[in-house]
Amino acid sequence: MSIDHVSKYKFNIGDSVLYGTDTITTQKKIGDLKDVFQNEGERSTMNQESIVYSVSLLQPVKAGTIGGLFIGTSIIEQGQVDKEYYMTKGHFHQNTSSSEFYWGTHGSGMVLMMKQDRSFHIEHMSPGSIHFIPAETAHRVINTGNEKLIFNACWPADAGYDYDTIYNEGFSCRIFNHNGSPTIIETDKR
Ligand code: M6P
Ligand code: ZN
Repeated sequence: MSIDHVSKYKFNIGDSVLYGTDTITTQKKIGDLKDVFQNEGERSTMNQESIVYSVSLLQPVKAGTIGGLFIGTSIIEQGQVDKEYYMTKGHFHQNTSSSEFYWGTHGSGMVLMMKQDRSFHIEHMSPGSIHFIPAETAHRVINTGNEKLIFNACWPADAGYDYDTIYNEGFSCRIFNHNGSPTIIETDKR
């Protein structure tokens, strides 16, 4: 028998941000998000080095491992491209039967979930909210609050990412700051 006195993986109790030597962090800057926001002209003239969101994740098993799990923290900065709030790119899973949990830990925003028939629903995210993303459902998080939005996620190691469908077809709605309030605009195409 052996007892590990220090767990290998950790998160901050305050905002639930993961940390530790095995954490891999990636950043998405304005310059990485071509064609993600509706006003591409505006995005292309903004500071390309400005960070929109970052993801820190733990991969205890190799990507693709059946039965494995990944966990990650995403931090979406407060900001807008024109009037559209900062958000994640969003994706379907490559393995379409994979589902995922998101849960909010700091700030507020919205989780947009869209089925393959493009019908969508939105859940408010705030500290303590848990969001189940079913199979065959694209997901994106939008920071509609007035501070950073932080959420955690847990998903199967063999889920994979399908970004192309969203890149080519977009989500069926976008969320804009209209006179200080988040407003959902349905969009057939991006
Ligand atoms: C969550 C998880 C990650 C994802 C991240 C950012 O942490 O779903 O798998 O990478 O959000 O979302 P996206 O990859 O769509 O930009
Ligand atoms: Zn996912």
